[in-house]
Amino acid sequence: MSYELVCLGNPLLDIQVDVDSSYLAKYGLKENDAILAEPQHMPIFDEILGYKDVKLVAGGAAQNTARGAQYVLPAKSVLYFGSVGKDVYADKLVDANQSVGLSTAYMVHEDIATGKCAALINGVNRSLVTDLAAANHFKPSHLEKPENWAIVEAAKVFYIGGFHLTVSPEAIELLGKHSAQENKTFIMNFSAPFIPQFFKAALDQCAPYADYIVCNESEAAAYAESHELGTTDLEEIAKKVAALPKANTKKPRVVIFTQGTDATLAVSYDAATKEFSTSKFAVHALDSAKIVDTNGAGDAFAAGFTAGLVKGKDLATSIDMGHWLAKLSIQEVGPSYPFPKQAYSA
Ligand code: 26A
Repeated sequence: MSYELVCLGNPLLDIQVDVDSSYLAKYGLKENDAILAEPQHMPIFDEILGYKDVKLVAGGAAQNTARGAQYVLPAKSVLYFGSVGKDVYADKLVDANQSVGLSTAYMVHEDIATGKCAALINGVNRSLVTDLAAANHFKPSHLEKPENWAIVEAAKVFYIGGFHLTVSPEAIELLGKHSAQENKTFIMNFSAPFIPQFFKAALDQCAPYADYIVCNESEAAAYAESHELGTTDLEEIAKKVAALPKANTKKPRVVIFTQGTDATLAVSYDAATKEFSTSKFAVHALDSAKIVDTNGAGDAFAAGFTAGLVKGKDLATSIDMGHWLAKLSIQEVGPSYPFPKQAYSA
């Protein structure tokens, strides 16, 4: 089997509920954030499972992106790697993936539960608290199995969730080295502010392989702070990230910062000419009354964008496809996409 796009991340089931600010305050959570659960957060999962409005939806940031890209692309275009348990949560993930035709090659741990994420929705914000469980046990050896490595070798584009830097930077590097050697396309997402803050060494180890780096404005700010860039100006930050050392010198690096409802910023750097090129792209307007929740909005952007690159579209069109898919996803419950399928038109 061959798939044009291969994604790697942490498969999670989202346990999604609406909460108010007092619930977030009780656990010391920010309104809009994503964190790894500490022992004091563990009661959240059982508490919210008892809520009347609780929804179980497929999550895991890169898995959301993989589903979104497969939603856009022809059948059998996308395969996703990650690690799950053998339980009803994993069954739910498989169901959601099958609904869009996403293929998976999970590493299955029979004795560990599938990971879960408490998606605490408060207005247009979402606070995500994750217990990685089985997702934390992904190993590069899974990629190196002959049947899986054949899939890697046949792929043209790789999408890596930055969240996976907490699990296996070695697996990311393995894919990154292959991508650079073969002059393929490697896309990385910073995923959350805590990644550049607390997983700086792993991020710096893997960033050289990235042809495209995608993140939002708060992740960009966290990067600037942890790397002491000495600026809070987004374009300046994007230029520094774009000009980081690069393993594949055959193509420029492109950095894309989304900014909620503000225009998306793209900066590319050509090391050969030492030239930067900056552009901005407006998002697709949406009446805020139509927003169901923003859980997975960034993943949907990355999905539309990545699908555009897989289809060989130019940067402007690929970013527009990202904006289009994000607009569709925020009108659904959780990181989901509407059915019947909608088609992108410029
Ligand atoms: C390592 N962590 C914290 C995570 C995540 C995560 N996906 C992978 N690793 N924390 C939250 N998510 C997912 O992010 C999506 C929204 O962008 C959630 O499962 C949610 O679907």
